[in-house]
Amino acid sequence: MASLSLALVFLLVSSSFLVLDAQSSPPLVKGMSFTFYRSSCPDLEKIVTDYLRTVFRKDIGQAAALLRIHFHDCFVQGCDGSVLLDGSASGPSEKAAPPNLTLRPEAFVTINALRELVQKKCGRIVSCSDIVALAARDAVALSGGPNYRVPLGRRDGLTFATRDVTLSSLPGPNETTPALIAALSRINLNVIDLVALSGGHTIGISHCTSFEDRLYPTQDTTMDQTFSKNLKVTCPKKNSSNTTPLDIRSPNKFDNKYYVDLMNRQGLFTSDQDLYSNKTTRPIVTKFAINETAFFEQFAWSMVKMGQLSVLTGTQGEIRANCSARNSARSALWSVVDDEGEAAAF
Ligand code: HEM
Ligand SMILES: *[C@@H]1O[C@H](CO)[C@@H](O)[C@H](O)[C@H]1NC(C)=O
Ligand SMILES: *[C@@H]1O[C@H](CO)[C@@H](O)[C@H](O)[C@H]1NC(C)=O
Ligand SMILES: *[C@@H]1O[C@H](CO)[C@@H](O)[C@H](O)[C@H]1NC(C)=O
Ligand SMILES: *[C@@H]1O[C@H](CO)[C@@H](O)[C@H](O)[C@H]1NC(C)=O
Ligand SMILES: *[C@@H]1O[C@H](CO)[C@@H](O)[C@H](O)[C@H]1NC(C)=O
Ligand SMILES: CC(=O)N[C@H]1CO[C@H](CO)[C@@H](O)[C@@H]1O
Repeated sequence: MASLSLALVFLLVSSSFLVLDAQSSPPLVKGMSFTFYRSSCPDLEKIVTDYLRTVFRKDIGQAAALLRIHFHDCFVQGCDGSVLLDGSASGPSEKAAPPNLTLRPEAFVTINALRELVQKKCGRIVSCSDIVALAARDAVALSGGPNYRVPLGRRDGLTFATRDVTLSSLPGPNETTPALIAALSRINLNVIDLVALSGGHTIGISHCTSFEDRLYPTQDTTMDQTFSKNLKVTCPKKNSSNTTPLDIRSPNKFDNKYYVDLMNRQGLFTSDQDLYSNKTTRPIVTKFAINETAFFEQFAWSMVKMGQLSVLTGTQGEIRANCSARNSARSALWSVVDDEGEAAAF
């Protein structure tokens, strides 16, 4: 009986969603193109992929870190490389905001190394935000996930996002499905995008502090007992600095096991587990858990959408020489916002 109703749900789900063929992609934003650097930097993608292959061979964790940087970049004031900017120690940049504290420093070093390699070969032609988008794609593909074409032509932003903008643009791990749906719909991402993009949690790690509220003072009853018992060993009390994998079944492999975790109540965050608890998103989780191809196609599609959020193109912004700093840091950032009207699009 159970398998019959499961099959029925699956049938309903698969017939009601768009079937993607491998060649199709979401619409490209004006100024973006798959062949943007074809003549100005023809080896770009090979340079990035070859370098990352060597990086991941030493530390596969960097794949997760690079994927997450692209997500943060795009959700906070658009994919404009602003997440890469170093603030002054007291500065109000994205990096200084609390969620920044768990972005891995090594991954920023990797982006700057790619910046140099690409610049040596092609000059200052390729934006840091494009390098981040390509690095995220390679992080996915080289970890076993789908390979997909990345629209290029982003320009780098001139402004930081403030701490408050950063906090309000990134959903928290304690949020439930309705709040997540609402947050993504504000940037034109739909329910299917939400479930597919959350599948990014098939690789990487989390600090205890991101989910300790589900363990202490009382245990979240939606969590599998054995799973929570083991998490309490890793995180023996509140505010532990330890970490644990996001996907217990295959922590370093980009696959559909994240959705299998959710079906077994082994999602780490409320924002993960509620995608299965909630009836609106549950059929999509089930579909991806059963059919990895369906997940991969949708993930690629949704990443191309996410990768074009409020991008700067044409003559907007600049091409940074150093991904960590604006080309001209002479004028105060905040006067730039006022003088040039370059404050980004949200
Ligand atoms: C839907 C809302 C999302 C929430 C609430 C969320 C929240 C989080 C949190 C709290 C962490 C752990 C941080 C830590 O404690 O170290 C994390 C890690 C991660 N997230 Fe998300 N995330 C979301 C969406 C995404 C998306 C869309 C992607 C990419 C497509 C993504 C990719 C990752 C990756 C790869 C990691 C692991 C990073 C590492 O190992 O360094 N997340 N996320
Ligand atoms: C999530 O956590 C933040 C920070 O601790 C808190 O302000 C917010 O109210 C929480 N949201 C929910 C839905 O519990
Ligand atoms: C599930 O999500 C939908 C869509 O946001 C919402 O309307 C509904 O109230 C949620 N269900 C529960 C039980 O929270
Ligand atoms: C949590 O631990 C960090 C050091 O790991 C410390 O700086 C911070 O004050 C602690 N926070 C609380 C609420 O105990
Ligand atoms: C899995 O999904 C793919 C892509 O949507 C689809 O072509 C295929 O028929 C599905 N497989 C099954 C067994 O339903
Ligand atoms: C890039 O900018 C950062 C932040 O201003 C600075 O610390 C670093 O030294 C710069 N790197 C190079 C190679 O100039
Ligand atoms: C201001 C600040 O704390 N910035 C940090 C943000 O995170 C990156 C990577 O972890 C650090 O390199 C920055 O120093």
